[in-house]
Amino acid sequence: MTIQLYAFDTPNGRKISVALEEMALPYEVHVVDINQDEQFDPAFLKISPNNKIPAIVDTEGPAGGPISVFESGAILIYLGEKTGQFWPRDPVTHVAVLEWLMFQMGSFGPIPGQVHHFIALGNHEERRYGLERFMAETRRLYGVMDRRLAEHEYFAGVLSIADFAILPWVWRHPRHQVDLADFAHVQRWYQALMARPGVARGFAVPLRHA
Ligand SMILES: N[C@@H](CCC(=O)N[C@@H](CS)C(=O)NCC(=O)O)C(=O)O
Repeated sequence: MTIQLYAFDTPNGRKISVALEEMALPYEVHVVDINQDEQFDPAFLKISPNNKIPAIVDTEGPAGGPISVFESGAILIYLGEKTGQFWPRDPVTHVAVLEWLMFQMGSFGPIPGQVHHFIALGNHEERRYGLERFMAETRRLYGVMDRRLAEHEYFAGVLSIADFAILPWVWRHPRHQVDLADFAHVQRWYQALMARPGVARGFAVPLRHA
């Protein structure tokens, strides 16, 4: 019954620890330290062929036996299907969850991730173009989210896996140098989510080797 979570202390890893805590599913953590190249371990590649965290193994999959899932969006949908939680069935809300989940997977993750990459470059001349480009695009995405949250309490109206996907990337706002005070609705949403005990547990669970 216990889900095996393979993760590291990054936004993509935290999406799943937050979801597992909010869904009150029992799980065990296997730290995959991507700074130590543990994502290339042949045993890990069997469950995550793209050598990225997160991945899960559910010993009680839909066919009765174990199943592995990689890609955080697929994992969130899998857990939503499994538990029926944070995965609304009403067709209109369901579409909204998918839209905002895909928005995160395709944009609000890959783009701020590029900011993190270029900020880490020591050579200012080398990083200037990339940093300017991806910082501007990251701010544009915050604007998209701010307009959505001006009219909805959560991205799909009700709390859903889409919020769990987006939250850990907003958690990294200091790293991509965005001041949440510039995006009041994102800030309201962020503070409300971070105040949830399940979310707090999801961020507190150790995802690094002791
Ligand atoms: N689309 C993937 C992205 C996962 C991803 O980028 N994981 C990073 C850490 S946040 C990783 O494992 N990087 C290791 C590598 O690329 O070798 C998902 O959402 O699961």
